[in-house]
Amino acid sequence: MDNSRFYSVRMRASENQSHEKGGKHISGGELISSYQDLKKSVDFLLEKALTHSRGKPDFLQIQCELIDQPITQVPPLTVKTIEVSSVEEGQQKARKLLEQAGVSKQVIEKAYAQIPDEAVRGAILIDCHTGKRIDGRKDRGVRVSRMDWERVNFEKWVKAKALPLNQRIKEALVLATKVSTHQATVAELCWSDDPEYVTGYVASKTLGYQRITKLKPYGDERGCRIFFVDTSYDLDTYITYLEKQPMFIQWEEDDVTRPNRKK
Ligand code: PML
Ligand code: MG
Repeated sequence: MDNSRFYSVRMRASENQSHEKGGKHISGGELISSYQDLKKSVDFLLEKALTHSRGKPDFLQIQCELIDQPITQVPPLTVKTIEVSSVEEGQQKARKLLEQAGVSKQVIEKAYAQIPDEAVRGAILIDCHTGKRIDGRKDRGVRVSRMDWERVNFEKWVKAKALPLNQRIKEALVLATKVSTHQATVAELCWSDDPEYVTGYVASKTLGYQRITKLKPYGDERGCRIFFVDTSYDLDTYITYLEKQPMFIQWEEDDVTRPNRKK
């Protein structure tokens, strides 16, 4: 047995047949596992698929694949939570943040108009200059994969930041950090397709991960994940990065927060 080898473990689940055959997306999940932890990792994703509030899957796939590339490490984006009292206020804040990240009003509105009614499994990619959708993946979108955050380091970070120990925040922050690390990403806009979860976020290198407590009405199953992309970078290379580049989020205690640090 070789414990230095890591595996990408991916799950997707749907109802009324597979995604390819038009089934309804129920749940997806990504993680990176050692060989030793593979059984635990598969069990974890199986549990996630079987207990989702979007429904009970009748198609479920879990795939394990050896990672044969070096795994890069990046620090998590900084996190801020904006409390809002209505979806309208939340959506207004989201638009403001996207503008701050460098997306024009016109492109933001064009992107909103293209949010599909039917669930897209992955992210839709929008050209930040023209507002056109550029991924060409229809209802599949682009699925960001091969990223994780080792449990002990994540829990240390949670404690230091006085945040709730929350798997959903962990998964979303891991994804947002990987996405924003690439130069071509101008910003990300996301809210969940889980009808019971209404908090979403806008993220970018400069803004960090800005959670907004209401971005859709409770009970709504329509989620959204949009990446605003600077198309002066090569699109195929960008998509390969999102799908294939393995990455661990790794937090190191910040010097400035440490008392008595040496000048
Ligand atoms: C999802 O559940 O698919 C996305 C959740 C986004 C927000 C997570 C959070 O920071 O609360
Ligand atoms: Mg989901």
